[in-house]
Amino acid sequence: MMIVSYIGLGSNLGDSRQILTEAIQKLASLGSVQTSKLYQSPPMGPQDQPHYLNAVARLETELSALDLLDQLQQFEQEAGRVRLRRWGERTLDLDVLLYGNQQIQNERLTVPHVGILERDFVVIPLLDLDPNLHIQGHRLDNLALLQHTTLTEVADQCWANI
Ligand code: ROI
Repeated sequence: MMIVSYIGLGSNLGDSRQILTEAIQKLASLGSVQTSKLYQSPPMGPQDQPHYLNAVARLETELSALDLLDQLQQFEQEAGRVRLRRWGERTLDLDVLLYGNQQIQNERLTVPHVGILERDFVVIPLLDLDPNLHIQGHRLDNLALLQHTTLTEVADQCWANI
């Protein structure tokens, strides 16, 4: 069955723009992909690390949630994923934000992603892809965090050439 999933992308080590572009190309092998705009975002966590590039992809896929997670983890490894510390810098982070309207809770996966409603670098790109999105009864476009965002737009929705 075709499911619409939303994947969060983040990078603040290496050539982040190239790393995210390659990640989008790989996601496109899993189904039909659309991308949000590309954003620069100050680090959440320790401040002595580079700014992040963040985006969200909308993926229509036949993969189960766990098969999707396996693929994302493989793509992270292929990008030479380095994670230096908890809440610290990383080469590539791919998170399952939403998987249809399903709630999933197991050792490997929590969906909707923890903190999804508190992170502007997730909410704003999600709104690029679906301005009417609701999560856990909240209209995303009504969230208070949208009033004082720290995101900077660095490219339009064509940034990954998709
Ligand atoms: N901060 C920002 N701005 N963007 C991220 O993608 C990101 N990812 C993380 C932590 C370390 C929480 N901080 C982040 O995993």
